[in-house]
Amino acid sequence: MATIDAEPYGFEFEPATLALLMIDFQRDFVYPGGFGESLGNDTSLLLKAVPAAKRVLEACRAAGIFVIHTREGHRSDLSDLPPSKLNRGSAPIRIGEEGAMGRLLVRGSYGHDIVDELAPIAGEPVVDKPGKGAFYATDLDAILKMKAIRQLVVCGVTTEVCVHTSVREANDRGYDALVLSDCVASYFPEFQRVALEMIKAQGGIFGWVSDSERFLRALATATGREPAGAGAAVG
Ligand code: C5J
Repeated sequence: MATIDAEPYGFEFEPATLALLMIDFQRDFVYPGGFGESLGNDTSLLLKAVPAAKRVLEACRAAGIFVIHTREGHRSDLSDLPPSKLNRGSAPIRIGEEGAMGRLLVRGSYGHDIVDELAPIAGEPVVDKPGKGAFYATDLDAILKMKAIRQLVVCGVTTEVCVHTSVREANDRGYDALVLSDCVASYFPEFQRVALEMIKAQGGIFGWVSDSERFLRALATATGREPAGAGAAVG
């Protein structure tokens, strides 16, 4: 058993039963011209999480940690898009309409897919979800159970929406979830801060919070490997 320095207390884990969950690192959220910007958001705030998430992703791959990705989006006929979600707000373009990266949040469009830096590789399932939570109307739970996964390390966007919803769902299903603060991002700095506080409050009401550096150090100790990026820091 290895321990990651985390709040509210150390996160004990076994590499074999740990998975990395990469939530919604889609162009539609992270780049201008997509769904996120259509809601009036500054997407550059989300891009900040990509470099640390990439280091974590690469270290997990090297350590043989199971990796799974999610994407929020809908069928091309929008038959899985509730009117409540479609009609909410006053965005100039809506889900399913043509944007700068194709139809917003529609599966198969360029904007719906994951950014190149974090693109899934063979053996990493991609779970397409119609909602904010990664477990709602998906086979994520079945896949994790098939792999005997009990604990999740979580990276993704946005912290207070899809990351929070998914971590809460994971907690209710009996998974331990550790969120890496520099690998998640929000369009709202205040929401980022408070969302992380909420996860670890009350003795870890639905999870733990750490960061990429502390996670990479613990993973290196657990697997007997150099911490990712250690070579780059030397000389
Ligand atoms: C949002 C998400 N924010 N992936 N989706 O609508 O957090």
